[in-house]
Amino acid sequence: MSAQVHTSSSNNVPEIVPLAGRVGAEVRGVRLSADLDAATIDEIRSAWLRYKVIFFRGQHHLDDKSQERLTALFEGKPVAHPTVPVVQGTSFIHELDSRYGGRANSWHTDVTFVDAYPKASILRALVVPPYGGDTVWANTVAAYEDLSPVLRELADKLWALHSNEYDYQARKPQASADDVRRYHEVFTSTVYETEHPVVRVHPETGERSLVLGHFVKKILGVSSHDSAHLFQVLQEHVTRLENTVRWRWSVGDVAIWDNRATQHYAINDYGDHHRVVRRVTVDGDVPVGIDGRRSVTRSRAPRASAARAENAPAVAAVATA
Ligand SMILES: O=C(O)CCC(=O)C(=O)O
Ligand SMILES: [Fe+2]
Repeated sequence: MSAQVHTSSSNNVPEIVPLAGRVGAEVRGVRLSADLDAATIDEIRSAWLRYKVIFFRGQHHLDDKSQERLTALFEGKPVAHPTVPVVQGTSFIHELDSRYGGRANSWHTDVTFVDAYPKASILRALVVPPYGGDTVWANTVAAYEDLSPVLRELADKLWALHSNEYDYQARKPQASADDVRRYHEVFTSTVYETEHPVVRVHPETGERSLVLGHFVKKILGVSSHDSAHLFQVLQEHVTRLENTVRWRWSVGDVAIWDNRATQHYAINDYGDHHRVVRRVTVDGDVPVGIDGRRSVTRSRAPRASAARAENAPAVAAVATA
């Protein structure tokens, strides 16, 4: 990506300031709202597609409602989290509060356990710790392009099973008993299992990207042992530092990422300090692999029957039409 900077000549043209070599740019001179003029919306959308995550400082005028309306900028509908209840009084807002286990410190793309996972996530900082609590994004298109031709050829053929049920305690050894209970009761109240191609073709840019992250339960068609190794080889290409950008939050900042072309990780380095962010997501489309095959949700089951499904998968698996 060339580090081209568009400077503003008139009041309405945003200034786009790249923040790292492969991903991330700050957009200056914009007061975010659903009522922006068409030219400004165009600039924002193309910066979003090009830089994969864009940042806006000091958007103190936003509240939950106006944040929800920002989804209109991305020609999509807001969509609530499939299992976690929205913030009271809102229709779509998902909150991460550090006091209640809201610490997303593992690499992921949002909601990949469903087929048509969100195309955009819009995140607003409400409470920021005095130090730490940065978020890091990685470019999954650059990660794909970085693979050697032989690995790319392999990745092109692979599919992976994504689920919202994973070994939470193994991933978060420091989690409190309360966090673990909440994870099981709320996050996995419905257990989803979805197959995605490991390489998807971006519906707007045509770019190929790696679809991995912490919801991957297994690379299909290989043993669990090989799956773990293959996942690690490919995932490490996503999270190489050269492939990332890190954002130091202030209250009122907004980050908007292309959820089809990134993974992110919220660094958990602020101890008992308080941190709150609120997110709204824009509905996406079902991923398409390079051979034209589309992702498919294999199972969507209430937790109790999902547990039984382990013993009788053919009976309990609920196909979603
Ligand atoms: O807390 C953060 O900075 C990011 C949380 C997250 O993973 C998300 O909002 O999707
Ligand atoms: Fe996330």
